[in-house]
Amino acid sequence: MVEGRKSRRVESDLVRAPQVSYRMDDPSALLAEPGTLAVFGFGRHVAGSGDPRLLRVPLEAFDGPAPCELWQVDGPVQHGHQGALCWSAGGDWLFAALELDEREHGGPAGAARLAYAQLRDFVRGRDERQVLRIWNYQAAINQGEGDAERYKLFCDGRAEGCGDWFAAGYPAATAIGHHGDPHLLQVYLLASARAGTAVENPRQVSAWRYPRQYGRTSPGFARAMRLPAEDALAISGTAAVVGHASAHEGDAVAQLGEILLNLDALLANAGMPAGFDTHAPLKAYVRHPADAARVREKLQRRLPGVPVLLLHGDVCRSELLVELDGWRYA
Ligand code: 3EB
Repeated sequence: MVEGRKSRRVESDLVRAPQVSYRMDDPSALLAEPGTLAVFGFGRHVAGSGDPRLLRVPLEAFDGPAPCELWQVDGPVQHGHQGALCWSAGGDWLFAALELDEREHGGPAGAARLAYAQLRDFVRGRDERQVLRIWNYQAAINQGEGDAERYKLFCDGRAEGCGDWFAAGYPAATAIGHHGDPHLLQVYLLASARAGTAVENPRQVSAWRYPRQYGRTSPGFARAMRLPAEDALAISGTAAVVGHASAHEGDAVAQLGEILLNLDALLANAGMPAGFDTHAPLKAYVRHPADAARVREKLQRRLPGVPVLLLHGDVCRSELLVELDGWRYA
């Protein structure tokens, strides 16, 4: 038995992380490149395509025309549809995406429940069943009061749809409000045949331990995920949350400063090199268009040369005005 364990793949056999980049090319050109696992177009001007690897993300970029986001892996890529779910797989990696109309599934909680149940059932049948990173984009995320706020209903449904899916540990995640089709819930994920290592942030209470004031169902996500070969860190949506509290209410620039402190602490805790470089694509979600220029200016000053896509999106707590997520390669 010990022999059997020893003969398992060693670290050098682990496939390298998907290479994530922003590219100004046409989606069709990117889909034709070898190893393309997924292509993301941002905003309403992106043309549809029958290819399940192309996803139109309902977030507008402030700096038009927006680039596409490209995920590339080593080796051949297969792809397909299963019901409403779109997927692609190659080199130990799996991309899966689902878009649901909330009206057809009993509103925000029902849609989230179904989205997660369908993704869970699909992923469980694959070799690549270790979910490392999930993105959630919901319309009007802060609409509704108290426990009836749409984000909180999403959290309820997500937890129900997951069941015991993440009992062994949560993936990294983002949940942001979009301004596209008001009924659209979009969820997509990256999974692998190999497990990653979840990373928490010493400056922040783990999300699943948030106190009751933030909702009935605590959001289930890790602050970041080290990919199996330890060559990249997938960074969750990071806002100006310190402890469990929102900092710098009403001040997007001060919130961004707090986010950069949170990211420094996260990288240190993950054992990653400090700072970001030209290979570390980030996204900045900004609630108020009037804040976009100041956020852009501060990012250019504090993270010079780092590719940042500035998107119009709402953070899931109404007092939070900006959030960052993305990748850090070792
Ligand atoms: C926070 O720190 C900000 O519900 O999946 C960030 C990342 C946030 C993911 C989620 C929520 C989620 O609590 C909000």
